[in-house]
Amino acid sequence: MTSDTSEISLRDVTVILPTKNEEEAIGLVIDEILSVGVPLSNIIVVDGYSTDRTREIAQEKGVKVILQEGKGKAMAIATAVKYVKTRWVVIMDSDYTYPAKHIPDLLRKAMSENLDEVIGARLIGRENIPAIFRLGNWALTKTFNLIFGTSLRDVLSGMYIVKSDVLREINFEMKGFSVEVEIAAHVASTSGRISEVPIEYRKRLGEKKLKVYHGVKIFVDIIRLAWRYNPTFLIFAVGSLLLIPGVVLAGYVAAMYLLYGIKCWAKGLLSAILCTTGLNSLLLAIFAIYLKRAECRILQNIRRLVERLCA
Ligand SMILES: Nc1nc2c(ncn2[C@@H]2O[C@H](COP(=O)(O)OP(=O)(O)OP(=O)(O)O)[C@@H](O)[C@H]2O)c(=O)[nH]1
Ligand SMILES: [Mg+2]
Repeated sequence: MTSDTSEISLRDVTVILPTKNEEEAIGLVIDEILSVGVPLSNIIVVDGYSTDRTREIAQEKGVKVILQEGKGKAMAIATAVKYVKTRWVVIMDSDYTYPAKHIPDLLRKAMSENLDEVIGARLIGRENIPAIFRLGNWALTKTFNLIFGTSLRDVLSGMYIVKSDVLREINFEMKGFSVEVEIAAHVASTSGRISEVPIEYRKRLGEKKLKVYHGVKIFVDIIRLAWRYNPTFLIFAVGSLLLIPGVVLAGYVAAMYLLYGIKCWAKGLLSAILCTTGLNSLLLAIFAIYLKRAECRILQNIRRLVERLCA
């Protein structure tokens, strides 16, 4: 990807910067965003009641600084969206980890492929993500892909571009750091127009707010989102868990017969029922994913058709 901005206009982009005690980084982040050509009036710092000089520094730079409603990163974004007047919104962490040079890359990809969301996948400088978070990101992204039929590499990235109309459709029900999965789940399930561009990730300045336990909350929220957007998959996925006791019981029955010649009819019947139900559920869960993918593709084509007819 290049940072050539000739065929795109950064006037169409608002950059939302959620902040919570980011005095070390916020000034540098704003300077970098301005240096790539985003107008000063298109930068919104949405602060979560920082107790350091974050708001002061941002105000000195001349950008719009607002205090968020409620608590957490998700509510910060929900607050800032109300101030957006441009067609596109870039959301990025204010901790200097995400280089602003990728803003044009995100916009170019979104515009050229008519996407609703483009995520900056942290593929360069991955050593700057602590190992435990790298593992967590990988596991959560795989879970997300499985449920929503996507093939993303970094669903939890803190830098992405979204169409502002689409961002306004979000309920912001998933609090805090789950906001990224809620936006991606919505886009994947409604239009399917979601993709990524590889970006660089730098070492963080200041104190990290995301803790390991947040990973568990994000996992639970992915399951909640699955219930909202793909309940059939979730029901059958849970049903497929019957395979586990079914196989264990079948092993026990087989061992009793082979080792001692004892025939456990009742247990054998029960294990057969558990295995058959579990296997059926597993197949139906896989089928539900494929149905979801087909639904996304159909919706995508309908939207394209409507756009063409309206053009
Ligand atoms: N407004 C607001 N911003 C927050 C809140 N919590 C975190 N942030 C900001 O949201 C961004 C993401 O938080 P980080 O601590 O960087 O968490 P992360 O990006 O998931 O993790 P790393 O970047 O790997 O450290 C940062 O810019 C934080 O300052 C909050 O409650 N309110
Ligand atoms: Mg961060």
